[in-house]
Amino acid sequence: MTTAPRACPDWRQTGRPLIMGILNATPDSFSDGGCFDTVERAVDATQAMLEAGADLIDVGGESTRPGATPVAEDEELARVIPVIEALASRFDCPLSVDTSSPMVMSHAVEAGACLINDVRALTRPGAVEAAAASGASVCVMHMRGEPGDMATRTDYDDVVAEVTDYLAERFRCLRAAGISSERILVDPGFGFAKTHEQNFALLRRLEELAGLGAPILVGMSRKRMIGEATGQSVERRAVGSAAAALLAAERGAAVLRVHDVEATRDALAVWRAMCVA
Ligand code: YH5
Repeated sequence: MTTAPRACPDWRQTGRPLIMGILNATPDSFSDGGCFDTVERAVDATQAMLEAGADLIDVGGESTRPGATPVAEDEELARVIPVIEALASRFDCPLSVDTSSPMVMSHAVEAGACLINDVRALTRPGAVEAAAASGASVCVMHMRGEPGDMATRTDYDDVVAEVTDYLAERFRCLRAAGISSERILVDPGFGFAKTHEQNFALLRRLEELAGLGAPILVGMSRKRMIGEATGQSVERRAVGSAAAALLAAERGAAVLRVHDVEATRDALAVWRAMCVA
């Protein structure tokens, strides 16, 4: 039996950018995915992000950092599903699942996720069908190749035009599979097969993606583009990341995917204070 997924925000009607807190369900060296410790820590981290102002939580069990090794599907399931079940039973915030696996998508929505966030834009066999059948919203992101080889695939004539064309094609494909346009978000894929200059061209020209008519999700948090702009190591990129999120919000981003929720919330609060003054 399939139950309707929990309600997602109405992405077009929120009136302000939403903050998506990043939750890694990847086990550290002391614990296995799905074990009590991993789940308890995920609950605590979620509680902290919600208190800091997160509107939704993105749960991921696969590392897609450049050069990361792929995770087996059963391992990804074992990491992610117990965490989503625990969060769904304790919190009523919307939950998102960061996955490219059709099986993980279906189980995650059953467990309480309302958004499927796929850095591979539902290109794996069966992914579009699984997402359509789940009833959840979907976020499709632009990337080229796989995390292992994407660093070399940065030859674009016009990165903004090519990313826009790719997302338009994915949008049409999802609509053709019966996913309604209100359920679709798009993401230019900062850091995925883009150079430093290309990442910042996408940020500067983010408004050009608005022509797609879909809400835009951005994920720049702590990425190398922030490290290169600020000269800071990964653990000191919160301020740079909040600045980048604010610039994206000003250019129309609907959802900001971030690690540092409080810094992002405060940056947005300053912007809002200016807007209403
Ligand atoms: C994204 O942009 N990114 S996973 C390298 C880092 C820091 C962070 C230190 N999932 C996105 O967050 N989903 C990821 O360097 C995503 N958009 C969407 N929709 C990579 C990540 C990261 C990688």
